[in-house]
Amino acid sequence: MDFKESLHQLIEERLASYLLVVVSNREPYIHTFSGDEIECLRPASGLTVALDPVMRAAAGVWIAHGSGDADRAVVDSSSRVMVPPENPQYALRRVWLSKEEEDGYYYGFANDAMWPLCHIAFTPPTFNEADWNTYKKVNSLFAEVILQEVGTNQAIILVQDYHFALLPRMIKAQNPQLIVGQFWHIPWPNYEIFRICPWQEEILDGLLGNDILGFHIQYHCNNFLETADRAIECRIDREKFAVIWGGKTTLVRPFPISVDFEALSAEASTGKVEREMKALRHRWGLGNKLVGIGIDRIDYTKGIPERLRALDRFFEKYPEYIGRMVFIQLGTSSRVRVEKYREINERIDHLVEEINRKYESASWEPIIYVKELASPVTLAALRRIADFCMVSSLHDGMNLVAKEFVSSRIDEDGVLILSQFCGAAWELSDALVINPYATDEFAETIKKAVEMPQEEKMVRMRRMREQVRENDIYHWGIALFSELAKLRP
Ligand code: GDG
Repeated sequence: MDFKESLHQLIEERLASYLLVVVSNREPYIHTFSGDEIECLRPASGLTVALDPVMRAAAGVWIAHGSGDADRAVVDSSSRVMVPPENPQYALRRVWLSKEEEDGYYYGFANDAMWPLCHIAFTPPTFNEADWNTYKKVNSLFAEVILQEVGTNQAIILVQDYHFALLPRMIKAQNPQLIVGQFWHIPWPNYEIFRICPWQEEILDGLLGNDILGFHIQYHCNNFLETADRAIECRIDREKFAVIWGGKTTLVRPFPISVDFEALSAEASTGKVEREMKALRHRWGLGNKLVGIGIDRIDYTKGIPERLRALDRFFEKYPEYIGRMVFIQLGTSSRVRVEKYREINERIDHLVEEINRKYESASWEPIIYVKELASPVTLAALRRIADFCMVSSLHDGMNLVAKEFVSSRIDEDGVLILSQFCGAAWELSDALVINPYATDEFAETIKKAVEMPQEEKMVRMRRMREQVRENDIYHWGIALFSELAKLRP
């Protein structure tokens, strides 16, 4: 039996009498107007990509902020719509936020305070009291909607991410029967970093409303235990990996998130993807040039300038590759209302321009930078035509791009260059692991990637594929739901 079936079985046999509720800020499907038509888009976000298959299996309710301009046009009178549109399997309940609420809670506290606080990427967080108040208000707004959806049912609530640090405590206080778990998709910093947050105790109290708190890797769990130990008067049970606070226990566990390996592998060999590979080769005149790729949501934690600088150094040191190698960077912008995001976008634009100007000829430029949101087929095609893929995050909870690259390489070819600061580096030890800050070493690694003997590439890719196949997204869902199922009275 595969993981997908096992997950279905677990849900049907052990959790059948429970309503499963997932709560996240971002919705898995966004409806937008395109002229007179309504389009349904899937956003570029690791969280939604990973959880959608789990929710399809669980057939529960997903509560999220309705952010598309056509979102209201497709919901019923209780703000719900069944998704995915082509094969409805679960309910999406939309929560409506005003512009001020979205600014203060999402752009403000979540993305301009909590995100930089947790990612040790040397970007100082902005702690704005008005944003913090809006964050609290929106957390309680979601809490109300959850309690309304649950009613008198027995339910398991799976809260997603750093947008909702206060929510678990709020719902537990109202309904102590609920089983509440939270998955924190980003790193947890060490205490020295976390203690700069003026509202650290309230945040920890909120999170300790959870029965289970999950992170990607043990390292982040350890940081959390240490933070709780030093910031509040709680008790730490190091054997059980638990925090005891106000007489209640929160288990702290690693659940390394993943991708739908089988689906991505199957997609990679379809005619659609093969036609797209040809079209892309033609569009960018790739001929027999070496091709490197980077696929990111533009974010200062993803190490994109560091990657471009390493490419620059590579061409400087090894000019024989000028004209022979192309690097394609896909970068959809996000959170551009936050100044730091506008800055990183500008920095990348300048660097691309500068490096291209330095090396280009009439018929070639080293970096092709594409900013539009690409379709899943284009992404799959790109992963397949690449000789190497670069993931160079300065800090990253997991990083799904790395696992998607491996899943698409049905030919067992291609090299993954992976930052040691990604959660994924703990699992994908056959990648060429780099420190993105060490530009010279990084440049040498690019050389090693493009010159790696075929046999070695295959051995490494085969092992990485095995690793992701054995630990796919259903495996993650099973691990998480099994732990939650143990908490039933
Ligand atoms: C957070 C954590 C953790 C990218 N460009 C396009 C596109 N993408 C997709 C990728 C991938 C997803 O977006 C990005 O996932 P990541 O894992 O890299 O990063 P975050 O969004 O920062 O996610 C991260 C994740 O949560 C899950 O827990 O791994 O560490 O930071 O799936 O393929 N998708 C489409 N077009 C694009 O142009 N359709």
